[in-house]
Amino acid sequence: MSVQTVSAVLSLLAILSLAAVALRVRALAHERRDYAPVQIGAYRIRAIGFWLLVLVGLPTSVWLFRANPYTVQAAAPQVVNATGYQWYWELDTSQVTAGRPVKFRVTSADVNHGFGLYDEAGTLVAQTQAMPGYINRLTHVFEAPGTYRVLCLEYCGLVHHNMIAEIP
Ligand SMILES: [Cu+2]
Repeated sequence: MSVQTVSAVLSLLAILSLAAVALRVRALAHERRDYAPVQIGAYRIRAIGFWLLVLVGLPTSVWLFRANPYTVQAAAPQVVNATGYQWYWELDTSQVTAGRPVKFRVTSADVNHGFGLYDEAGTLVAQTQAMPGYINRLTHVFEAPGTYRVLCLEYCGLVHHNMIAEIP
């Protein structure tokens, strides 16, 4: 079961519990009752809720934070400098490792180009502009190994269609 599924199920349970409490309160709202017994019951429920949070909520939070994407990203960035030219791409790294974040630093030596990253099925997975005088940063995690392609997404002249680079 993925972290997202666990989170969704826990959130749904919490929402349904709150809805049940709200409906119960609404149903009992017109009843006249002595305060003291109600207070004892409410304090018991509050204590149970507190210990549920400590014993279930705390370990669950720790477990969910173990896959924090920010710490994974900070651990080992792979950097690829990409420059667009009329009409080719220059990448200073030809191979990257799947499952680890790749930081692309994208620029252009002449005119505006579009840096489009495609998977083997031809689906666009990430993109940014390649602009002269600017370095645009794009971080992407290649989920699966394979041959990815960089295509130009902005018409930049006669041989624009030929601007294809491969990242095996
Ligand atoms: Cu182009």
